[in-house]
Amino acid sequence: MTARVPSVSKFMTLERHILDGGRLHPHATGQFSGLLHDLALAAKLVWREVTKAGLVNILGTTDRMNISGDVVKKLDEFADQTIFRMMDHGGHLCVMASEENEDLLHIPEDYPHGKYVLLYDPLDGSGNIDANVTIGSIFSIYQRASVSGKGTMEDVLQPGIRQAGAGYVLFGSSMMFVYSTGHGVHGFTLDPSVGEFLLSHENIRIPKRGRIYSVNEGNSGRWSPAVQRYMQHLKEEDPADGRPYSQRYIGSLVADVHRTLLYGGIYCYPGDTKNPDGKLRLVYECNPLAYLVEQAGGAASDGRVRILEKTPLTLHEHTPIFIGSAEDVERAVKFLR
Ligand code: AFP
Repeated sequence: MTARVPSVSKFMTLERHILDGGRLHPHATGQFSGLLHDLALAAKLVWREVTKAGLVNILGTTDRMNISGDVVKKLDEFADQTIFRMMDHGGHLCVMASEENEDLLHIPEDYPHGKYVLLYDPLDGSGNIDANVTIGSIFSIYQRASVSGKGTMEDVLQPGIRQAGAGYVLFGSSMMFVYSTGHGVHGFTLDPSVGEFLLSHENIRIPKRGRIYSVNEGNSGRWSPAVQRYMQHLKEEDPADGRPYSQRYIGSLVADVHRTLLYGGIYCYPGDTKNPDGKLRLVYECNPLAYLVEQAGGAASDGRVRILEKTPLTLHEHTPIFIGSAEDVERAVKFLR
C-alpha cells in the first residue's frame, strides 16, 4: 500500500474564506458575505468578456464620454451594467454608485433594500484594453449612514476610514480577487478549470520600504517644485539609502498598486498646474486602494492628509495620492510639507 503524503498546501476557496470571515462576527446576518459572494460572481462574468476582447467586435468606443471626460469603451459599459445587475437584487445593498455614472444608482423599488452601500470603478485602466495590458475592477463597501429606505448621498459620501471592506479584481495574465474586510489583505487566483478562486496570497504585507516609484513622468513640467524635488531625490545616486529607485508605470492604477502592494515602493498621482487635484477619484479608486494598502501595513496620503480621513463632498471628486510602503509615503509627505 502506498503511504499517503500529507498535503503541504491547503485549498481555501474564496467562498470558504468569506464564510469563515462572517463567523468572526457572531451577530452577522450573512448580508455582507452574500454581497462579497455576488461580487465575485460579477467579476467572473466580466472576466469572461475581457478574455474575449480581442476576438469579438466589442472594442471600439461608444459615442459617450463618462463623467470624468474619458471616452467610454464598450467593455466599460458591460462591466458597469453587469456589476449593477448582479448586485441590485440580493437584498444586501441600499444604494450603489459607479465611476461610469453621474448620479447614484438606486436599487429598484421592488427589490429588498439592505444595510450596505457599494461604490465601484467597473473597469479601471480601460485605456489599456486594446493593448492587452492588465486592467481591473475596484470596489468599496460601507454600512449605510441613513436609517432606512432608499440610500442617499449621505450613504455614499462617507470618509474612507468607515469602509467595511474593499477590494479589486485584476484581469491580467491570470485573474485575481484581492480583498480585505479589516482582517488583513488576501489574494485569490482563479483556477479556470474549476471556476473557483483559490487562496494564493494569504495575508499580504507590503514591504516597509521599496525601490520602485511609479508616476506619470510626462506631467513633471506641471508639478509643484516640492513634487519635483521629491522625484529628483528618488533618482539620485545614494546606494547606502537604496537609491536610485527604479521607475515602473503601467497606467492602470489597479495594476500599478497591485505591484506596489507585493514589491513595495510608492505610487504617486500628484496634483499639477493643469489638474490641481490630480486625476484619480477619491471615492472609487483612492479610498478602496488606501484601505487595502493600510491593511497590508502601508500608507496613503494626499501629501498633507491621510486619504482615508478625507470626507468626499461630491461623488466624482479627484484627489492627489501618494500610496505604498509606509516609509516611502512618510518620506514623500516630508518633501511635500
Ligand atoms: P482609464 O480607466 O480611462 O484608462 O484611466 C485610468 C486611470 O484612471 C488609472 O487607472 C491610471 O493610473 C491613470 O488613469 C493613468 O493616468 P495617466 O494616463 O494620466 O497617467
